[in-house]
Amino acid sequence: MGFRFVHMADVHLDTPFSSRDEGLRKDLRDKQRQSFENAIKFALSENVDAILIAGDLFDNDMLSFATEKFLQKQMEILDQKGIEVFYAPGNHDPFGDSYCLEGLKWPKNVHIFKKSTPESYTVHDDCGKPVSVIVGAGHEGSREGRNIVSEFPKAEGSVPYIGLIHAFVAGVSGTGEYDRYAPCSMEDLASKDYSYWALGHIHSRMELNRFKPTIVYPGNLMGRNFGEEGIKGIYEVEINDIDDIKAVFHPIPSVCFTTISVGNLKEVKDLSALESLLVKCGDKFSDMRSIGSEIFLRIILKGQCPLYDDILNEENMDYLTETIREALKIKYLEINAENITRKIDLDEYRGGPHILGTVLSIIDKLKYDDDLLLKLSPRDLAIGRGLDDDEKVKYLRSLLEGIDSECASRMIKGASK
Ligand SMILES: [Mn+2]
Repeated sequence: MGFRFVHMADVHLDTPFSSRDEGLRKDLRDKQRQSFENAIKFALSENVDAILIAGDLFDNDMLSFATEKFLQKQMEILDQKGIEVFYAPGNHDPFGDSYCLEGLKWPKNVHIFKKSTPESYTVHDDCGKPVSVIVGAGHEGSREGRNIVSEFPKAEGSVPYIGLIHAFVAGVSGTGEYDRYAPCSMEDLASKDYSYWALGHIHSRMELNRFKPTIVYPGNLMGRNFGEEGIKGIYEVEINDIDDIKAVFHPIPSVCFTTISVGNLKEVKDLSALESLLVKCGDKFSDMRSIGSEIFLRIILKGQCPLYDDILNEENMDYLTETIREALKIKYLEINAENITRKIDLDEYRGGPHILGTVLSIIDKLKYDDDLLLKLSPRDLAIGRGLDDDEKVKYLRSLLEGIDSECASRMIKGASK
């Protein structure tokens, strides 16, 4: 049967969630433990041989007593079922002097890669035949700057090799905002002749290479904010031979953060009509609900809206938010109305002999002229450095959405509702 395992990363147990109120903080931390437990249950039900954890199992060295006990218990359950655990610490849970799980008595199935020097474990099947070599390395400090992957040994012989590490793979699109800890390149990973690279660090799910080697970031196990949206989970991997690898993503019930933009507000006549329109958003996350996840939803209202003043009334907004949250049967809802503007016919002002006319013509040009957009772009962007021009253009265009109505709304004195 070869070697079958679950690959997960970035569980971030005991994230402080400090921007939330106390009740939600506790709920979210409970949910993090539950999602880890759900992943363990999946591994048990599939009767895999091992679990590979590619770093950031917990968020910081202030781990709660409850979480310590919880982790120990989960590992014991796995031990009783003969499931091995290979865990390579990352930058949030480095195995340094202050490693907070140092004092825990782990069961014998838990193998922690305590050093940044790679170590190898050969895994055997029930007949004693080697089925895989797992090579892993952990972070020893919270700012590992060296290329650890380059120190991994090359695969030898006919047994499939699996690399386990928390690392930043440079030159891959979509990773620009992450810290470059334990940086390496795709070439470094490919040069080792491994069958599978079990990576951690990037919180979005990414299959960097499908085959020879298969290189996967499973993403974090549970979204923690609106920067970590969508369905989260783990990879189930089966390796039967050096080049016979099946890697499949499985969603794990947890918390799903999701944002929905609603822009068709021009004809919304009153708040009841707005309420009905927004309740329909429920259709858009039925996939997340169907896996058993709790939904944290953000609705962004944008564009022109005749209810501009009604919506900016805080009491109205609080009431609307609560009724919609109840109707959708979700844990958390926020409605962001920062991007709505009064209802204005922009065409009346386009090409006019005034500043608004000029502003509108520049904005219209920016909608298709990439060079002009890049020329006007500030040197430093909030989403970080290292973006290529296409990514910059995409980001800048997202910032410009609805800006024409907003400018008009601000520049026309006493603009009507
Ligand atoms: Mn992480």
